[in-house]
Amino acid sequence: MDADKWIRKKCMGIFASGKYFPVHTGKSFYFQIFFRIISPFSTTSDFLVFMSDQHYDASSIQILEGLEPVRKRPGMYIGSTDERGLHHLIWEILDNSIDEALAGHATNITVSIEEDGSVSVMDDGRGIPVAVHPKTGKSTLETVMTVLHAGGKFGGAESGYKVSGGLHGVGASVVNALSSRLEARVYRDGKEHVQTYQRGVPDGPIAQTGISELRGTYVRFWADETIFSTLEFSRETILSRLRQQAYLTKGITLTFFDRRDGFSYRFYFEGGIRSYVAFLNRNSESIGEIFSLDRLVDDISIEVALQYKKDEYDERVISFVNNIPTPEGGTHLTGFRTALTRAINKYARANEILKEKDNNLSNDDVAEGLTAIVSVKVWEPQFEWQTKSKLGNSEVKGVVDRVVNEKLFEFFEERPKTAKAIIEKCVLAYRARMAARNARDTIIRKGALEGMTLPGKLADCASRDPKRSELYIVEGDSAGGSAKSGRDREFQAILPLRGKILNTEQARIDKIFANQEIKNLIIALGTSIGDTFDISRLRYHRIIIMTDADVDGAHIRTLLLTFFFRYLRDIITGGYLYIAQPPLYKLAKGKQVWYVFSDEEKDRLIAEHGVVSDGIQRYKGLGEMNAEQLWETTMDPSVRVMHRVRIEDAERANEVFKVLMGEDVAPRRRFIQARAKQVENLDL
Ligand code: 1YM
Repeated sequence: MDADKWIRKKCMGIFASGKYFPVHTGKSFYFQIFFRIISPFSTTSDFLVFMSDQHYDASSIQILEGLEPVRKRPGMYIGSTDERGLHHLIWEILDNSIDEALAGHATNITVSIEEDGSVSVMDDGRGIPVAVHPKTGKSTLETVMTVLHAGGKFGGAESGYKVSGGLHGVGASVVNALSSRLEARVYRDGKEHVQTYQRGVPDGPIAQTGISELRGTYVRFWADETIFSTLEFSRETILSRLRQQAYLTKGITLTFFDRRDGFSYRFYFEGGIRSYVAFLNRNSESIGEIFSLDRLVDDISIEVALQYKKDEYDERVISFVNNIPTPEGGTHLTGFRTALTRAINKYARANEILKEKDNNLSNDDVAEGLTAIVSVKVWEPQFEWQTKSKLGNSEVKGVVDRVVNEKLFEFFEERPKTAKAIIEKCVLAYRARMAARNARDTIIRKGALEGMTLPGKLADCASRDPKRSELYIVEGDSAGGSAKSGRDREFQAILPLRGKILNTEQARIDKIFANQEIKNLIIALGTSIGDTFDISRLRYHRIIIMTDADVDGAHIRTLLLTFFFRYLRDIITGGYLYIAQPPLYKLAKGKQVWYVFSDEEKDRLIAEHGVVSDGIQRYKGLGEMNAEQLWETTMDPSVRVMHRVRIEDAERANEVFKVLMGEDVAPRRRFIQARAKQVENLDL
């Protein structure tokens, strides 16, 4: 069977199963024809303006020229060409399907990693229009796939809110430009239409390839290996995105297939973002039931769901605009926070939980232990950053504030017990904040004295230029000793840690500031912490965690990562945090010595050079290396191996830290049991 037939059969098989794509008959068929005639060409002036300066007898060369900027500077369109950029290709195509679902035309979307590593996305919407524009001679499908920014320009009144193409709003043509191959199939008007492309250039005109009663769009792409540094799609990343989108679009079914091993998963949440909050709080004891609202005011759709956790303090508020995550927040989030704080203060005063003499609770006080989803949909979102991560529309703030304030106050009035428990938690947060401020002031006052107050255990470097300076955080005094003698004291500072630092996932903030090891670390870093955190005062631009290659070392590393993630996250996002990789083995034969960082490398060297067993030394701890060896293997910038710590998915990281380091044992046990088979190195 040739590839084309094979793909079609596969695609048809899934389309035809009926489970995912109900066959449309009678009325809806006419409905589709109706759309084809009036939409988008006759209704959307945008389209005409946009198209008028295009040459529609355009040759492939012109298409190539149109998409050339994308191939030349992919980063400008998809952010990067690493794993993150690669996944961005899926989000672009998926967003078009989600748009179609938001417009009420699609209910089933399927994303598959195919056997050959390519990715396909299907929906059961109207299908991208295929009609030829009288002026252009090109099909709309071809335009969408080959003209930059074409995708977002077609929004007729009937099409609903536009997702506007994910992070960079660029659409399908960018995916096409960055794919060595792309195949688009449209099921529309009882027919199947196909067009294929290579690096954005059509192989030929759109072809009608068969009769089909199905509806929808299928896009499969092969990411270009000359553009991306990796072509490996991550199942976890895709699943997490699909789950999120399924929560945000009540009632749609998102199905995932990994055809490399037959894995599949389906998401459908009747409760929408209520289900999302329930999911986020699934490992926690919560206060009362979930509050939620779903309102349409002045053409702005507002959905909010929230619930407080009982004995936890971390805040998780996730916001979206037209289903796009807005990690920097914006006017919708400001409106939400203002309303939440106001409703709580109002209720607390009305019911004398807050007395006259008490201060009002602040936004920070009401944030502890809060899990919330804020999802708005607006017709013309304006973003403040190029990355589309912060909403700027000023009208949204007031509307969200009004609606949330009113509904939340009602919710409290109907549930006095829940309201009281929430407010008592907020008051506690207020008191703890005051206590912590006192403890923190002590640190800051000390910090103000500069050099003198640097912890005695810190062996600082000579350089005062943060860009050049490195801080090694080292496990134990003995390894600390070797590191101190082995380092280049010009730019390398050493801070030995005694034993295990406090688990900051479980301790309250005032305890954390009282802890000596943590105080030392904060003072050495120079940034302070909390409200007074200032990244510009960071004294070292490479902070390197150096622990033993054993279970204790991993534990200490995790404790440190927890602290950085929870309290000094900007150090991670700024790219300043690293993990050193000391060698696992030293191999010796005669006068030759190799330091080896993995088991595979060890086996290869043993086989290649015939190293015998007494020439193999396994390093269990840094302390087993002398100063010179430590420099040669782990600290010398010209040979050392380090891993930069990055946050790929903050929500998932949050979850993992909570499970691994939090108070609840049961989720941790489940986590460990589920991964028991993956353990490779276990010290007994
Ligand atoms: C697997 C990817 O692209 N689905 C999709 C895209 C479109 C439509 C339906 C659609 C939109 C409209 C009218 C409209 C797009 N159409 C266009 C354009 N899935 C996927 N499903 N009819 C169909 O917005 O009015 C761009 S995207 F511009 F051609 F209308």
